[in-house]
Amino acid sequence: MNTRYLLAGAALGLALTPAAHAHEGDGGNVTYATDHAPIGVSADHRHNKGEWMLSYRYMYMDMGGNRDGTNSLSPEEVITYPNRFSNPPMMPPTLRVVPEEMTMQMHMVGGMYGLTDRVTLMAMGMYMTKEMDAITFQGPMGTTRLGEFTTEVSGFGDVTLGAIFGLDDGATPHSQVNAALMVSLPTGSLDETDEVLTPMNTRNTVRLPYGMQPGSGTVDLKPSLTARQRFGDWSIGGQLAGVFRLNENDEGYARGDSLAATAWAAYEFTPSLSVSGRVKAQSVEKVDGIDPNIMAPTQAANPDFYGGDTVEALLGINLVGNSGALSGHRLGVELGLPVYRNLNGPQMETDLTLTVGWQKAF
Ligand SMILES: [Cu+2]
Repeated sequence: MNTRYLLAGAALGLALTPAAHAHEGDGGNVTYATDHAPIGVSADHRHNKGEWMLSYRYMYMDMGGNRDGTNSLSPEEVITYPNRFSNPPMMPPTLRVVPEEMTMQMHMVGGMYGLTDRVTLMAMGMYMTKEMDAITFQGPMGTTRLGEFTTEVSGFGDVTLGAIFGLDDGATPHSQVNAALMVSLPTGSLDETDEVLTPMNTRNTVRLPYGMQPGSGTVDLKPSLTARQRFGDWSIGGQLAGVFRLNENDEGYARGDSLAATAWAAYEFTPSLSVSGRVKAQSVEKVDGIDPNIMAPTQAANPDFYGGDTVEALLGINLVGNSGALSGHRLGVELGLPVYRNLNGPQMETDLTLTVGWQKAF
């Protein structure tokens, strides 16, 4: 645990180191908002040799209600699903605890450094808070609601380090093709606990389900390929990104691998202001393996009820200062809403994502 916090702290420290020269907007050059992807896309751009960038992103995610495949489920429908832990430890035959609402807030601090005009190094650390409200039904059977409870976890997440490699001819920042190879290190905790209301009407402190843990516990490879091109007032881009878990964590599982494809178009009103529309399709696999300490009559304790296919539509605004004290400061906002959700359910569904970010190159 201490090692995790030390690693996370070291990465944050590295990310915050403000060395530097060569301002992005210096020399009378205009900086274009569209030269970075919408703020929800990361590892999209690279920097010139010797240039630093600091960034802070806040991400909010709201989940509400449940779904299996493409069908929404009421709590009374969720509790008809079998409880995989019913045998042998005298647990109820069907699910009894149904998550109803969950919010996740992430604070991400990142640093980038242009090692050469072709290669940019990147590091990112995060701190997160997850909160979940659930309904407990009386055990062992029936539809009597016993009550509700809330669990909450705060902590450092995993740290990401890596490099972005330019594949284009390097002639202009308005057009880039970048391949990134990032590695996620297991600095986040996997054994967070909180108090829950059981179907026997007792309050027990238990290890929280997979989705509530801040860390993955695994070393993950995160490759991506991003391309962006500017045409007059318009800019279009796309990214393919994957997350591949390289091992099983100490608790006996790995979160699901994932693949995401996204494409955007941005229109620039002025070089300093652009709006973007983006579509993101993502496929996430189930949790692979099982943590024997996560055992409860709830869907969230079942590794099979994770992952699925989703499509999200996102609307964004990108701002960059071109004069005075705001020169070179970037601000981005992006709001995402679901278009399609086909989940390995029953599972909570994501209803809204919001990303707000600041970036500054030196
Ligand atoms: Cu950057």
